[in-house]
Amino acid sequence: MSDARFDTTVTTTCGYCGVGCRLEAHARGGRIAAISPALDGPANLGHTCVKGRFAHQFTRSRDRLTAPLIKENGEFRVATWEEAIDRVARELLRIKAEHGPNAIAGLASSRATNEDCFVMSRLMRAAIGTNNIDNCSRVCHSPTSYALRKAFGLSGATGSFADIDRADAAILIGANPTAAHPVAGARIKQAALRGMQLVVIDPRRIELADYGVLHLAPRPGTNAAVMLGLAHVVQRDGLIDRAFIETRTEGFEAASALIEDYTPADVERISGVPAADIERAAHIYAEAGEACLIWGLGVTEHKYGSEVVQLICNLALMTGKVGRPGSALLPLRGQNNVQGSSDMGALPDTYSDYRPVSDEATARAFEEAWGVPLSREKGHTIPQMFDAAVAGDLKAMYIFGEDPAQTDPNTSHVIEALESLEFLVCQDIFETETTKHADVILPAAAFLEKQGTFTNAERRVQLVMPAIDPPGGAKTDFEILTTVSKALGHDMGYETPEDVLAEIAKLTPSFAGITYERLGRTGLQWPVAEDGTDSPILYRERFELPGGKARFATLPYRPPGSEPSEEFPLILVTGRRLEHYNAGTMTRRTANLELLPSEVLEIHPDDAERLWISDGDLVSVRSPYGRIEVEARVTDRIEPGNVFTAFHFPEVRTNLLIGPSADVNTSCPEYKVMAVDVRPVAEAPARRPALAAGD
Ligand SMILES: Nc1nc2c(c(=O)[nH]1)N[C@H]1C(S)=C(S)[C@@H](COP(=O)(O)OP(=O)(O)OC[C@H]3O[C@@H](n4cnc5c(=O)[nH]c(N)nc54)[C@H](O)[C@@H]3O)O[C@H]1N2
Ligand SMILES: Nc1nc2c(c(=O)[nH]1)N[C@H]1C(S)=C(S)[C@@H](COP(=O)(O)OP(=O)(O)OC[C@H]3O[C@@H](n4cnc5c(=O)[nH]c(N)nc54)[C@H](O)[C@@H]3O)O[C@H]1N2
Ligand code: SF4
Ligand SMILES: [Mo]
Repeated sequence: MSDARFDTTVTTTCGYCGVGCRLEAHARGGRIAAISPALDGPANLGHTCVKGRFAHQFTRSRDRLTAPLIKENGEFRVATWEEAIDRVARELLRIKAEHGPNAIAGLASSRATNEDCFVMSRLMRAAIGTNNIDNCSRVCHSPTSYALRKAFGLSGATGSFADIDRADAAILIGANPTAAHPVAGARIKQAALRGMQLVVIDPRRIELADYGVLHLAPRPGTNAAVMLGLAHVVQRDGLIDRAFIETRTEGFEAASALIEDYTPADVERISGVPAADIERAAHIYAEAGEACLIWGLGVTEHKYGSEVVQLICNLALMTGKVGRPGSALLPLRGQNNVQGSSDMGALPDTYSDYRPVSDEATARAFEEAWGVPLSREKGHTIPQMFDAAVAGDLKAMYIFGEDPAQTDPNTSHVIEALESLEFLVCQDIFETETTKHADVILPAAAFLEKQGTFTNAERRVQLVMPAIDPPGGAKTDFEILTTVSKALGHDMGYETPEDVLAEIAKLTPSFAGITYERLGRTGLQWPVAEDGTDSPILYRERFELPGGKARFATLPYRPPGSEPSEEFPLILVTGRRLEHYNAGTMTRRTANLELLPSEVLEIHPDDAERLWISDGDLVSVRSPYGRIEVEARVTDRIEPGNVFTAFHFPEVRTNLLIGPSADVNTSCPEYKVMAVDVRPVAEAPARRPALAAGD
């Protein structure tokens, strides 16, 4: 497409959320002048949201990092690249020599490309010699990945966004796509307007609840009971697909016996969802010809998040609704490339394609490709890294495109960990809460300034192309990471990101047939066979587990890690706002800040009245871990007993309130349930409460 108003137009992929919209980025005079949707983007079909289309001014923000910074006597000073890289290499090599490779850990960025994440994991495994590498899927959908692998075999959505268009019904559980995945949210809205029966399960009355036929509002942390209740009704009323269960699954008998116990009346008692609504939702789903199950963090960021995802899989297996058009399980993966960073093996226990680091054949293949011996020992997860830092066992971290001092739970503990390190290097596009604790900051290019691939929530690998140059002395993540690796004595030998993709394809069976050329304008959904055939729908014939059968899980409901008490009588749920994105480093530097300039705490009118809180009042929110102040917003979209806020503003350090409780299988933090005390600021205790025991 050529347009006289612009010097150049490049087709690329949005760098915000996991929908993976294809964008036309128009540049003029070396700046992004406008962004419009690519009409042939398979995930967006000519649409975009307020972030993809308008939130690009951050690229030329005066706050962009444009030169390396080195901390001296507590102050950052500008340094040359040579100085900065030399410092990073010297410190990492010194720490490795003194304390061994496992005293160093790295975080890969789910905002960066597959190629960058692959290179980052190689940097840690091969150049440093440790499996201490993780990414923010840990705090996001790691429970989804764990559960899908256990139930079906592969860590990805079973179908595509296009399945929403073909479904007769859908259940949306703990996801708020009109805010967090707006283009997918609009697709769900359109489907509902066309007659798809939409059931929303969310403690808040989210926008899509207005388009559904039924809204169930469970108490936060009781999803398991609701899923077991749905399964109970499906079984009791003879709505199971017996042939599918017999030929394609294992473990139904045990699951079925447990499901017997969860009558709608019992589930109502646990979750607060009326029994009649459980009955109705189960019938809508099971009686639909085709139906999707769509979920988000309201499922995963809980103490038993990974178990609830397994129970979601159970429901699909009981009714045979998986592996065919219109019947998909769609986890709404969060960041633009959080699917990809994990697929690439930026995890402490797996190489690309989720092959264990202990697997001999895999480890040998990587050793051969990289020419160095590799550890067979699992590395630390993110929370383990911070614990090890505080304990004095972890001495250095390389944090690439993540802001844990703002976004990870239990902020006081994270800061203590970062301060305990001997050496911290951060690679970002802006200064952040985390970079404040760094010794060296390396300035990186943003997604509009580099080449590579992102993998969206439907496993679609899509091209990313530079529309403008990085500002000042900023360099691409690829260039920085490969240069650091060379300085550490491990020359990776790649000239371009395309070389990296070629190696990924060689070493990763599900990427076997992927090349930049084949990705073209519309991308390919993994697994991609050597001949280039891709996989919009998984498990048509068989599941990817030994024997080819899916596995039922037999898992009871268990209560969340935090419950209301006399001292902390309300439950805080945290989540997102449409206008801002995670740490907010980018969206707060665009006109989106005018759309939403500050944070609020949503509170039900009954609770507000009881606590003498009016709309707009500054309130204090206190948990056993910390205290924050934020403006109240009185709204009946939230249930009495619950309050809600987001975590996009460093002025409001929401995660001071969140404790260490996490998913039992994956350590994904329980961001969604925290008992708190809320009161007008005038009445709040003046001093911060003592930290809880063991903190
Ligand atoms: N605008 C914007 N978009 C984003 C992001 C952003 O920050 N801003 N972040 C991106 C990222 S990283 C991610 S992971 C995704 C997240 O996207 P979502 O998963 O949609 O995000 P959340 O808003 O955190 O949580 C979703 C819903 O879970 C509900 N919930 C909480 N507890 C429970 C529960 O116990 N049961 C049920 N059924 N529901 C519950 C909340 O009320 C909330 O409406 O969004 C991505 N897109
Ligand atoms: N209370 C609460 N806390 C939460 C959540 C919640 O629901 N509630 N959700 C959690 C979830 S799901 C997630 S995923 C995390 C997200 O937490 P983070 O991953 O920390 O947040 P992001 O803002 O996505 O990005 C991290 C950093 O990457 C930088 N960056 C962006 N693009 C690039 C690039 O191309 N290169 C480099 N080098 N850097 C780049 C940004 O400037 C930013 O500093 O937050 C978690 N925190
Ligand atoms: S829906 Fe997600 S991928 Fe699409 S434009 Fe918005 S932020 Fe970007
Ligand atoms: Mo996320």
